[in-house]
Amino acid sequence: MDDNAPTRGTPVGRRLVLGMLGLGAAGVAAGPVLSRALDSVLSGIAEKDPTGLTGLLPNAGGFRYYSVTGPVDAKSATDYRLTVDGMVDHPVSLTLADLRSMTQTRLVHDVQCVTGWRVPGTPFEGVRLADLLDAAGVREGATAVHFTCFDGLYSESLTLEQARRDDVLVALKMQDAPVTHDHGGPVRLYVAPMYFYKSAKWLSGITLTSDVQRGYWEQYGYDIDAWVGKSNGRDDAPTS
Ligand SMILES: Nc1nc2c(c(=O)[nH]1)N[C@H]1C(S)=C(S)[C@@H](COP(=O)(O)O)O[C@H]1N2
Ligand SMILES: [Mo]
Repeated sequence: MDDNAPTRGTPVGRRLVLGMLGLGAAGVAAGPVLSRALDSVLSGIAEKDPTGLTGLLPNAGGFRYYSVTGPVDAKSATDYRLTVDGMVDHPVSLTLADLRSMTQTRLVHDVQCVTGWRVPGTPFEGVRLADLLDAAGVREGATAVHFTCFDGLYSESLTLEQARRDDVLVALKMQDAPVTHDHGGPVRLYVAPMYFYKSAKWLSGITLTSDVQRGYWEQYGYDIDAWVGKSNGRDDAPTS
């Protein structure tokens, strides 16, 4: 299939699909090879849609909806908080208004999922992660950043050097509109040069740590340094 062609979405979280396949968590725990095999199965399911569910679920412009948990409770502009803590001089809890008041950067790159689908030229806009780190004052000895999500389960990590790249955003907009709930709004991480699993949705916490802590999928074997085309055994064209 043409990677750039809009696809009918695979809305189903891996957990649900694993359940449908009768594999459960044991299937996931079996590791990266099996995970990758399951990913191909997932793509097949999305295309054939034996469940009849895919048509009911979001599929904006080639994106596929992912959540490792069930439905995630939405956060409104007033409920939302983003904490920056850990090895920083000034731990903060930021509102959406705080984030909106900071300098916004707009980037346009392809999005590439490690399961193979790619969406061309997608605008993301928000605050450079580097600016948030500077505002919090990263302490001596911090070498990595850990990200947590208000779905209560997903997590991600970057080295401090990666986190300071100017193509890494705390995104408030995607496709030139506020990030929708299904895409991880009101705020998601956007790591332009890496596979899309690094771009944690429903971002709620940024913690400076002394070592890199594996993210959710990385515990099941996905690469931590997830450069598009240079990791996960894939040779996709770079995105940034
Ligand atoms: N909180 C959270 N963030 C997440 C995920 C997830 O399941 N939960 N899935 C990741 C993966 S594998 C991909 S491909 C993208 C999907 O983003 P989308 O749902 O906006 O297409 O989100 C990433 N961030
Ligand atoms: Mo993904």
